Amino acid sequence: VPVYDAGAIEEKWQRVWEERGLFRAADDGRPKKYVLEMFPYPSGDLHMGHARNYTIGDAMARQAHMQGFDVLHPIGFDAFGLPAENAAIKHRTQPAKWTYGNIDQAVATMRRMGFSYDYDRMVRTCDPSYYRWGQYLFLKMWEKGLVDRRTSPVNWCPTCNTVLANEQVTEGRCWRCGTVPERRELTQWYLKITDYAEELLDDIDRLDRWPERVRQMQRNWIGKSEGAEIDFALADASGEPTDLKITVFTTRPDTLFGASFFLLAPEYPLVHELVDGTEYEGAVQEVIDIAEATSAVDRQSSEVEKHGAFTGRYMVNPVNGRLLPIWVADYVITDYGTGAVMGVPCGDERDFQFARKYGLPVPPIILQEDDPLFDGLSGQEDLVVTDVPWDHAMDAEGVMVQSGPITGMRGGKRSEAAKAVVDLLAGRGLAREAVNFRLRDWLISRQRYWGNPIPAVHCEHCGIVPVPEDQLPVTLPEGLDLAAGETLAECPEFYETTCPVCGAPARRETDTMDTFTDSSWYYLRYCDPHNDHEPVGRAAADRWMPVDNYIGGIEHAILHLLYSRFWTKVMRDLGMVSCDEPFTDLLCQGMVKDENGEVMSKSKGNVVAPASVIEPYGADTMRLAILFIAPPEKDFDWDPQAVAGCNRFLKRAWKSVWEASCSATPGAEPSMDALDDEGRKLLRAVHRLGIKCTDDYGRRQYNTAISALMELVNAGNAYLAATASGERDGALMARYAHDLVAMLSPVCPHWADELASEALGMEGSMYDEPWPTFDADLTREDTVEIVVQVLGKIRARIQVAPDAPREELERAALEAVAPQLEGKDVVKVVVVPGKLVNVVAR
Ligand code: ANZ
Ligand code: ZN
Repeated sequence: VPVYDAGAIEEKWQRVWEERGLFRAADDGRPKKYVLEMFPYPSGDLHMGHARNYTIGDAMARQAHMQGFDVLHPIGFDAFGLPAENAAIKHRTQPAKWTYGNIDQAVATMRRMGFSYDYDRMVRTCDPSYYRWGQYLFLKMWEKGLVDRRTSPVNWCPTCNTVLANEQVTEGRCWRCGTVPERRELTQWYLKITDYAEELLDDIDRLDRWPERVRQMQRNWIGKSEGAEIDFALADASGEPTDLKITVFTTRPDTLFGASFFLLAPEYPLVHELVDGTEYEGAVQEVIDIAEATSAVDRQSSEVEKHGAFTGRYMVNPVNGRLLPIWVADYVITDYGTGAVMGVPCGDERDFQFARKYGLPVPPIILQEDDPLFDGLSGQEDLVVTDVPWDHAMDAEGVMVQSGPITGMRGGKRSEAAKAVVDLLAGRGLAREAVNFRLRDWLISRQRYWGNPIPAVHCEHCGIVPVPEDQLPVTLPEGLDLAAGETLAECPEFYETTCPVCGAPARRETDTMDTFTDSSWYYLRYCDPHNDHEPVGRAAADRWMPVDNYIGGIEHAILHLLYSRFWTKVMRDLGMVSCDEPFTDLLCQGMVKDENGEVMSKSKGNVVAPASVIEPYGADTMRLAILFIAPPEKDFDWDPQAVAGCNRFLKRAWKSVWEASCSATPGAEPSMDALDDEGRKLLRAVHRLGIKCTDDYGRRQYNTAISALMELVNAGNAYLAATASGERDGALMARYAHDLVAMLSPVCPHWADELASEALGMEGSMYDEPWPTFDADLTREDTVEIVVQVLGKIRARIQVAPDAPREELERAALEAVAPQLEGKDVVKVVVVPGKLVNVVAR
C-alpha cells in the first residue's frame, strides 16, 4: 500500500482537472443545477468562514454532477468598496492594485482547496467589462422611471465619509464601521425599490426553501401595515373646526374614540406656522433639536425616553368633535405614514408612556372581559372614565367601551370595530383604507472613489442627462491622491465633460453607486460572462436561472438578498430574464468559532488560517473536517483534535481501499447468495450505509453522511480482518471500494481521484462517474436472534428469519427448550416478534 501523500496527490489532480477543463458547464441538455456561494470581498486571503462556505457549495456541486446534472458552479469577487481605499491609503498604493493582488491570492487558495469552479466565468465587479453593464442597467432603470434624484434627510457616516442606505444602518449604526450616522439634508440618487414592495413581500411566501428566520426578517423589513387614513381639522381659537386638515395614518381606527392628544413629527412642515411667535415656540424648538440629534431607530424605540412639547393649538376629533391638544413628539418620524399621529394611550405603548410623562388623560376604550374596569364600563357609550390603573397600554384585542356607536363591538387590528369607524367617516370623505410600507427607496449615491460611477451629466442648459449608452463605460480615472483626501469631485480630468445633448461644457456626476448594486446581479452575469453587447443573453439567463442552491452568511438576510430579489424582478420587467426570484434554495451557514466558542476575528487574534491546516494535512483533510465537525447551518467550534482525527480516517480509508482493491474484480456485481456470512454482513452494510449517506447528502447533513462512511470503512476492515486475501469475494471488494471512494469524492476529491485511478484502475475522475445506487432489499438481515425464556429465565437463543411468523417462532422456541420442559405442562407462550419468546409452564 503506497503512503497517502496529500500534498503531491492534490497538486497532481488540481493540474489534471484544469488541463481537462473538468468543471466547465457543458450546456448539453442534461437538467441544470446552478450552485452558488456568495462571492467574497477580496480584502486579503480567504479565512475559515470562506473555506467553510465554499466547501459546502463544492460538495453540493460535485455530488449534483455525479447525480447527472449539468452543473454551473462559478466564482468571482465583489471587488469595489471602501476597504480597498483605506488599504490603498495605508499602504500607499492604488485600490485597483491592492484589489487585484488580493484576488490573485484568494484564487490561489481556492485552487489549493480543489474547488470545482469554472474559472473561465470569473466576474470581478471592478472590471470595466462588468461595471459597464451595471451602468447600462442603471440607464435602463432610469428610462423606466425607477431612478430618482431627490433631496431628503439621509444618514451620513462621518467615518466612512459617505451616505448610507437605510439597510446599511443596523441597530442605529453604520454597518461597516459602527459609527452612529449623522442626519444630513442632501440631494442623492435613489432606486425605487418601493415600487416592488408588494411583490417583494408576496413572493416571500414562495421561497419555501429559505430559512424561516430570513423570510421573517425580510417581511419585517418591508413592513406592510394595513390601516386607514383619517382627516382631522385644526381648531380655531373658539374650538370650531377650520378648513385646514391634517391626516394621520393609523393601524387602529377602532381606537379613535380613545384619542386624547394629537402628535406631529418635529420636522412636520406646519409646526413653525403653529408656534412661531407664541409662548410655545421655545419648548417646541427644543424638541426639534433633540429629534435632530437622535437616530431614527432610537426615536422609535419604546425603550428610549420620549420628548414632547405642547404647541398651544388643538385638533378636532372627527367622530365626536372633542378637542385634542397638538403636541410635537420626537418619536413621531416624518418619513412614515403622514408624519402625524392620533395619540391613543390606552392602545399604544409609546403613547401611553408619553401620556404618563406629560400628564395627559388615558381614557380606556378597549378592555378584556376580565379587566376590573370591564363590568363598570361594559356598554358605556359616553366618556366617563379618563384614566386607568395600568402601567402599560393594552395592546391586545378586546371589547370597545366609551366609544359611541361602536361600543360593544370587538376591537383590534382589522377588526369589526375598525371597519365600522372607517365606514362612519368615509361618507363624509374623512377616512379611507390605507396601506403603508416600512421599506424606503434605496439610496445608492456614494461619495467615494472606488465604486461604479453613476452615468449622468449635469448640464446648465439641459439639466441632468444620462450618458448615452454608446459612451459606456464611464471609466474610473486612476492616480487620485486618496491619502490627501482627493475624491472624484476634485478630479477635473474625470468630471470635466460636454453635455451629450447640447454639447456645451458640463460636469460629470461624481457619485459612485453603492457596491450592493454590483452584487445584485453578478449571478446573472455568470450565466453569460463574456457577452459584450448586453449584461446577459436571454437564452443563457433562462438556461441557468434561478440559482438552485445559494449558500452564504446570515448577515445578508436583508441587504444583499433583498436588493438581488428586487434587481431580478427589474431585469425580468426589462425582458432580460424569465424568473421572478433569483435564489430557489438558500442555505445560511453557521459561524466558525475558535476552540473556546468565540467567533474568529482579526481583532480577537483567534483566527485559524486555512493554510495552517492545508500545509500539514492537505486540502482534503481540511474539507473533511469542515463538513464533519458540524452540519452546515450550525455554528462550529474549531477543533484541532477533530482535524487530526479526520486525517487519520482518510489514511485508514486509503489503506482499506487499497487492500480491498487487491482482491477486487472490477465491474462484477456481488450476489448475496454467493457470499459467506462475513461477506453478506459487508454487502448489507454497503447498501444500508449507502442509502443513509445518500439521504444525508440530500438533506445537506454532511456530518452524518461522513459518519456513515466511517462506519462503512469499519465494516470493510472487519471483512478484511476476517478473511485471508485469497478467499475474498472479488465482486464484493470492487463494490465496497468503489462506493466508498465515490461517496467520499465530493468531500475529498483529490484523495478519491487518486484512489480511483491508482487503486481501482478507473479512467477519468469520480466527478464524471454516476452516483452509486443501492437496494433497500439487500439491507435486511438474513436472521435475527430471538431469546427464549422459560418462566422468565433465559434458556436458549435461536436464529430465525426476521419476518418469521408467530407460529414458526413458537414452534422453534418450544423445540429449543424441550429439555427444560420435560415433564411440564405448557400453560401459555408469549411471543414478542423479533425479540423473545417466553414460555409459561407448570
Ligand atoms: C393610533 C393607534 C392606536 C396606533 C393604537 C397604534 C395603536 P405600524 O404597525 O408600524 O405601521 N404611527 C403612524 N405614523 C407614525 C409615524 N410617522 N411615526 C411614529 N408613529 C407613527 O404602526 C402604525 C401605528 O404607528 C399607527 O397606528 C400610529 O399609531 C403610529 F392602539 O394610530 B396608531
Ligand atoms: Zn461608516
